[in-house]
Amino acid sequence: MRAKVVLYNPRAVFYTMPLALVAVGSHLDPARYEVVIVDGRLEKDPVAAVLSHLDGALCLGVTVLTGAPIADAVLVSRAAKARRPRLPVVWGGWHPSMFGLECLKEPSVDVTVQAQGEATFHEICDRLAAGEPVRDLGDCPGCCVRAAAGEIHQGPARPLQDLNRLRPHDYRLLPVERYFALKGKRQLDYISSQGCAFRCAFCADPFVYERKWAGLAPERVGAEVEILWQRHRFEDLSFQDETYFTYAPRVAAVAEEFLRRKLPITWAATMRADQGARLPEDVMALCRRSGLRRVIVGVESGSQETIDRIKKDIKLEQVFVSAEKCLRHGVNVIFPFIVGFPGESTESIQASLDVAKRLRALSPGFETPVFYFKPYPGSPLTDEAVRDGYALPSTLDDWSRFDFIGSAGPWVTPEIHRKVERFKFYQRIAWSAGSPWSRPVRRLARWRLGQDAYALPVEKMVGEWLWPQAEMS
Ligand code: B12
Ligand code: SF4
Repeated sequence: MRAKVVLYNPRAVFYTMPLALVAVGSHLDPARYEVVIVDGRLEKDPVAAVLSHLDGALCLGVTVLTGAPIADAVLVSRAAKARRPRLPVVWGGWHPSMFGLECLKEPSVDVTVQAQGEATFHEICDRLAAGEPVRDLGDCPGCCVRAAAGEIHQGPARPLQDLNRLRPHDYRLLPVERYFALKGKRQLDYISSQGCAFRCAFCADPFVYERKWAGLAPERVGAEVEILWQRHRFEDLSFQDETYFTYAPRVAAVAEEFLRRKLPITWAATMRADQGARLPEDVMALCRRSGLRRVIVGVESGSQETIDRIKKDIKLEQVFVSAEKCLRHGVNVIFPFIVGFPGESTESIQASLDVAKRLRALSPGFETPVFYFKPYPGSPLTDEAVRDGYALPSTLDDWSRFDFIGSAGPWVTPEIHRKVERFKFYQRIAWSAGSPWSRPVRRLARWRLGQDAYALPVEKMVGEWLWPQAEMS
């Protein structure tokens, strides 16, 4: 009989497919394991859904992002333990990768897995299936385990595996059509690489993957995507890679695979500004022909001094060279910015708003969202902030209330916050498609942006009054 492994994806915003669970679940031998994925976003009562699968299960695995998903992960893990006190509960993903030991203070968690999880989870399941008690897994590489007397064992780190040696992701573990329906489009999420070789000081990736990168061979990407297309007939492929455009020859080879297999799809991926600037025109043209519709190019700041300080390792000129290249090839771009780094000057923030305006004005297909810096764990900027007195959450409860989305850190004054929020509002309406009657409002918004004149934002107030539920900030 096959051993049942239950995997849980906590509630979160958006309907991106839970690829982490697909990854660890697919790597288990299907002849020996039955994998069940429960996604909290698809369930009316996630706890009841998980409990309904626990009878006879070998273990429960939960993927955990920092922030609100932690609260849901704790809720489900505690409910599972209450139902089956001896059921091993394994947490993996970005938060346990950075706080493997701390997460084990939560009594309902037995094991935390750090970084890439396929091989580690495989070993954990094999050892549990062989009858080994969970408390004896302390020597398993890539994880932390609470042992019998309550002391915690940390296994040695597990080296990043070559993705080509892992089993293909089995999307039959997911109700793919339900994700399409919830997304409102036949868009398949897919990942072709893990890690990142860069060192941005605000990002957790260098800490978790130690600046290592592993990617699938282009032929394998082509073959997998073709099989997935035949099965699911998706229209758009959304690469979830941290930096998809890492190696231009690989990018070109994947595009050729898509063309050779005549896949009638569009696709979107992440691109750094330096990669975009270096990308040969013919490779960009090839990508476009193979369906590239949009890239995300993190600008982060409009001030070169701030870009250098956060070790983004790009030049502002490269942002504009990439923008022009995308424009020439008809590729849309999202250029995200981050403002409110600790100690960031008003001039630096203004420079970001100015560059965002210039980029936004280049094309209706360009977007320039502005986020506030929040001290993500695992990054040097956060360590610096902590050294300077910023108190990071210390318990799982506090971490679950650490809202990354929308809120500003203590480094943003109320005046700057007001200005940035108004900028974001006018930026949004200035370029929005709208009915002819709203043309004067759009013109006024463009004038305001041009003059940096955000005082008396009557349009914003009227909008908030008319649509109090809508996000007007
Ligand atoms: C899709 C995605 C999301 C989705 C999540 C979908 C879901 N599953 O519910 C959504 C849109 C909700 C999201 C939101 C955010 N995200 Co996000 N997201 C991603 C993204 C692009 C892909 C994740 C993915 O599927 N990866 C593919 C899988 C295969 O890799 P993986 O997740 O690392 O999983 C491996 C290991 O971690 C481990 N593992 C993972 N889970 C488990 C579970 C078990 C049991 C085991 C054993 C192992 C294991 O094994 C897996 C295979 O090797 C990543 C970047 C990336 N490429 O990973 C960022 C990333 C995870 N997000 C990040 C951030 C910052 C955010 C936001 C704050 C962004 C924002 N400003 O809005 C929000 C906040 C989330 C929140 N607090 O609610 C950060 C990390 C944050 C953190 N510390 O947790 C990342 C790493 C991007 C980055 N470099 O900054 N995100
Ligand atoms: S922000 Fe992007 S490029 Fe920079 S380290 Fe993180 S994943 Fe890599």
